[in-house]
Amino acid sequence: MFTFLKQLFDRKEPEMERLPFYDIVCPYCFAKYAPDQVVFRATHHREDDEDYALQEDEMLNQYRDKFGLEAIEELEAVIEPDSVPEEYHLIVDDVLVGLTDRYGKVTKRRLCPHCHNELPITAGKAPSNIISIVGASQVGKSVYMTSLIHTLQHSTASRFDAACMPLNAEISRRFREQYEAPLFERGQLLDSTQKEKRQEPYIFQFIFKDPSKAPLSLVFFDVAGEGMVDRDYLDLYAAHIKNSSGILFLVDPLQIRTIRDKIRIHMGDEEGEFTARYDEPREVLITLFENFIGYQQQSKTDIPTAIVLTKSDMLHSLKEEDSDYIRPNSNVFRNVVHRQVLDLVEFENINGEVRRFIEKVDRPFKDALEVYFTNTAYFAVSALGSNPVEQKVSGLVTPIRVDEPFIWLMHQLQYIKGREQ
Ligand SMILES: Nc1nc2c(ncn2[C@@H]2O[C@H](COP(=O)(O)OP(=O)(O)O)[C@@H](O)[C@H]2O)c(=O)[nH]1
Ligand SMILES: [Mg+2]
Ligand SMILES: [Zn+2]
Repeated sequence: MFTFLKQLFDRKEPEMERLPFYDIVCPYCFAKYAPDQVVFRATHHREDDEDYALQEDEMLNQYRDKFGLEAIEELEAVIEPDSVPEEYHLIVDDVLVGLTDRYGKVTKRRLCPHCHNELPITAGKAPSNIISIVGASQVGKSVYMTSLIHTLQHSTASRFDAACMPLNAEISRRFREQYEAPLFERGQLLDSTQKEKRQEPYIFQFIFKDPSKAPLSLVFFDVAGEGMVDRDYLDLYAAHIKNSSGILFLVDPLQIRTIRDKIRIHMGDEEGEFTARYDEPREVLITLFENFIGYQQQSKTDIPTAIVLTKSDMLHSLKEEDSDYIRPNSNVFRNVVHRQVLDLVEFENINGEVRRFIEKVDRPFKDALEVYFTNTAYFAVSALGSNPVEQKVSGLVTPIRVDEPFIWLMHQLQYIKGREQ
């Protein structure tokens, strides 16, 4: 009887239902607004009409300046929908998608009213689900983002009957040249100049082949580490976190003092880089919370948050039979492949093991997490598969469990189902 009821229940597990329209979260500046708030870029210009002359777009240039991108001198005019009679508004499925201007020219180039970047065609028609990656400097954010996107594109997407695509050619080129090719073709980690450079958000879309399923927008904002001082940039980052639908909170095991001390004993002189100063995970969490999440009305956030232990390959030197910490047969060392659904058995195994591990090695951090987040799950990943030596990976990059936190978030956001086997 119980199994029967459970099957019935399982089958009814909700899947993403499509609404006529959705609030837009701009993937560039992360402002949130209704779809009728957009503005448009004219598709032509005229010398005899000041309104339609080529002109500087100050708002767009201000945005570009935040990322050290050069200003664009002249662009076609921005048209406010209010300046065009309603009968010339083009509305498809309740969403304003175009205007016919006073010269009879149609524009479908929708811009964000807050930064004037061109919006993705799905904006307003599908949920703008932004997933953000946060964590202290050096925790492994850039490397994880690279390994995750590469894995999503090359294997995860096809296992979920989807494709993972960059929003446009420019993002595609930038990701390939600056992140993917160096790491996956040359085994080379980012050089430090690149680490400090501010990067415009990387926008990808996870598109299901079944057209009745809404696409998922993925925005990775690779935060420049030490450069995070200027107010504008911090505000942008705050909006990014606040308006995201899922959070990947990265924790470096070497940030945790107990672990650091143990690994140091095991590795002796080979400790290499990690005598450097580290922020404790709890401090990172408190900073994050005070600055961003604290602005929300309630004191807790229910944004689903994956607590992701990075560099799990480093834990090999800790493993011992009967250890209270990590055993040789630990789930963290074994790659797991999820197909079509979130495998709930594998998920509970890793979630339980890492949760207990964190509780053991850093109780204050675990307690702090529980104070701030109501919906968490624990994961362990290795973006590289091995510890790099002098900024180079020896042999192939072999990611371990990198897509699992993302798959859990898809499940939380009701894009996919879970299955107990
Ligand atoms: N052993 C190991 N080291 C890693 C891994 N991912 C990143 N690292 C190391 O962590 C350093 C910082 O990574 P990075 O992604 O630049 O950190 P960010 O400052 O958070 O963006 C890298 O230079 C690597 O040395 C991993 O999967 N395994
Ligand atoms: Mg980085
Ligand atoms: Zn914007």
